[in-house]
Amino acid sequence: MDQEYFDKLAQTVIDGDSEECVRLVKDGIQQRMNPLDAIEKGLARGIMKVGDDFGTGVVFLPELIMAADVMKKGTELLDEQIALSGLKRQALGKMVIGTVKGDIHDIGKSVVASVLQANGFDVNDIGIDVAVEDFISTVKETKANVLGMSALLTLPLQVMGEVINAMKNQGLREEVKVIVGGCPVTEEFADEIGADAVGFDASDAVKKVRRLLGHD
Ligand code: B1M
Repeated sequence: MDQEYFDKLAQTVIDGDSEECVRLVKDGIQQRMNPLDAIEKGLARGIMKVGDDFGTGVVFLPELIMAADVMKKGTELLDEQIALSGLKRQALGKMVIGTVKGDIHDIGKSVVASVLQANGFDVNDIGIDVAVEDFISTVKETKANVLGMSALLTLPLQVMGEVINAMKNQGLREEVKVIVGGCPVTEEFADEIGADAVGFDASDAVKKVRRLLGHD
C-alpha cells in the first residue's frame, strides 16, 4: 500500500469516520497489506494528531473519544490479521500484559499484545486499570516469565514501580522479567523503577522481550 492509502487511513481517525475506516482497512486486508503498517503508518498517525490537538485545546474530549472509537474499530480488524499470522508458531515465552491502575488507555497495549502473540509469545492480556495485586496474582497463576505494563498517563506511572516492589517482596522478581511502555515511559524511568526493559513500539517490544528471554 502507498503513502496515499496510509494518509487516507489517518484522516478517517481525524474525521471520526468509522465507516470509511472499516472500508479502507478491509480493502487493505484484501490486498494483503502488512497489518502493523496500517496501524503504525496510518491509524496511529491520525490518533496522534487528534491527541496533539486535544493537548493544545484545538479539539475537545468528544472528538477525542470519537477518534479513539474509529481507531479501535480499525485496530480490532487488523489485530485479527496479526493474530492469524502467528497461529502456527510455538510459544517462546509466557507473558502477562495490562495497563496500570488509574489508566484506561488500551489501544497501544492491545496492539503490543497482538504483535507479541503473533511473534510466538503466549500472551495473557488482562486489560486496563489493572491493580498491583491483579498483576501479581495473574503472573503467579499463569506462571508467566515476562510481565508487561503499559501507561499513557503520567500520574499512574508510579503503579509500575509498586508492582515491581510487590514482585520483589513476594520473591517473584528473579524469575520474571519486566518490560514497561507507553508514551511517557523513558529509559531513565524504567531504570529508576528497576524494570528490565522499555518498549517504544510493538516491534521494539518484540525485540526487547526476545532479548530478555535469551532468544537473540
Ligand atoms: Co487520552 N490522553 N485521556 N484518551 N489519549 C493522552 C495519553 C494524552 C497525552 C493526550 C493529550 O493531552 N495530548 C493525555 C495524557 C497527559 C498526561 O498524563 N501526560 C491524555 C489524557 C489527559 C486523557 C484523559 C485524562 C482526558 C480526560 O478525561 N480529560 C482521559 C484519561 C482517562 C484515564 O485513563 N483514567 C483520556 C481518555 C482517552 C480516551 C478514552 C478518549 C482515548 C483512549 C481510548 C482507548 O484506549 N480505548 C484517549 C486517547 C486515544 C489518547 C491519545 C490521543 C492516543 C493514545 C493512543 O491510542 N495512541 C493520547 C495522545 C498520545 O498518546 N500522544 C492520549 C495510539 C497507540 C497505538 O499508541 O498508546 O502510545 P500508544 O502505544 C504505543 C507505544 O506507546 C508503545 O507501543 C504502542 C504501539 O506502537 N507501548 C508499549 C504502549 N504500551 C506499551 C507496553 C509495552 C511496550 C510498548 O510493553 C509492556
